[in-house]
Amino acid sequence: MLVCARREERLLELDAELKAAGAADAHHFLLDVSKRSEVEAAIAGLPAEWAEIDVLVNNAGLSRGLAKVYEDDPDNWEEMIDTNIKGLLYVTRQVVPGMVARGRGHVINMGSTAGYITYANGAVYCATKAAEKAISEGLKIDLMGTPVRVTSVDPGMVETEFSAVRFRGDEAKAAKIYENITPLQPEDIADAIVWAAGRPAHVNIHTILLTTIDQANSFTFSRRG
Ligand code: 8X3
Repeated sequence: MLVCARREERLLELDAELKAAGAADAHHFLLDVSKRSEVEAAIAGLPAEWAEIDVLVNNAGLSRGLAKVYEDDPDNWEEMIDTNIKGLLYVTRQVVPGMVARGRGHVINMGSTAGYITYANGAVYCATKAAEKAISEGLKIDLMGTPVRVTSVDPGMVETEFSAVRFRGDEAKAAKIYENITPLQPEDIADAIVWAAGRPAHVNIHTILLTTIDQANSFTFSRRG
């Protein structure tokens, strides 16, 4: 399995985890998907034995802040748009031509319930996920006539570093988000990805929209107590 991200210590841990879980081999490289020239060079420069990517999971993404558009810091927008939209596009642009040429491949994009219904103070994050939805739909159309599949996996609230990143390390604020509900776990999302990728070659799963039992949509939750 080939993985890339910005934090090498995480990648080293993941390599070991993947091998322990039975991956035939694991390789990683450092990448910030928001940097177009880095994406182009890194993917073009992959060692031959890792260059043929069959399943691309566009997982990189983040939210920054919860604020009104007319009061927000535009730096937050740049970071979200550069990673969640442009990063996904840059990587896709580099990887998908090889899939088409080889006659096999699957692009799995991480969407969100935020792409369906905009929530208060989240306009730009929600816009990036609405863009992901549109790009996934458009890419599927572009790939008609090829065997390359496109899936959007669209979770609601998942207990990850997502909220700590949104609130720039304010763990107390982040914990509030998951208070008195049972959020999805990263493994729930991984299961959905593996399931979509494991369907027979003629089956394209377009969208998997999943939430915890305690969430109905972007802003309707059942909190205990
Ligand atoms: C993550 C879902 O509702 O926390 O994309 O923004 S939400």
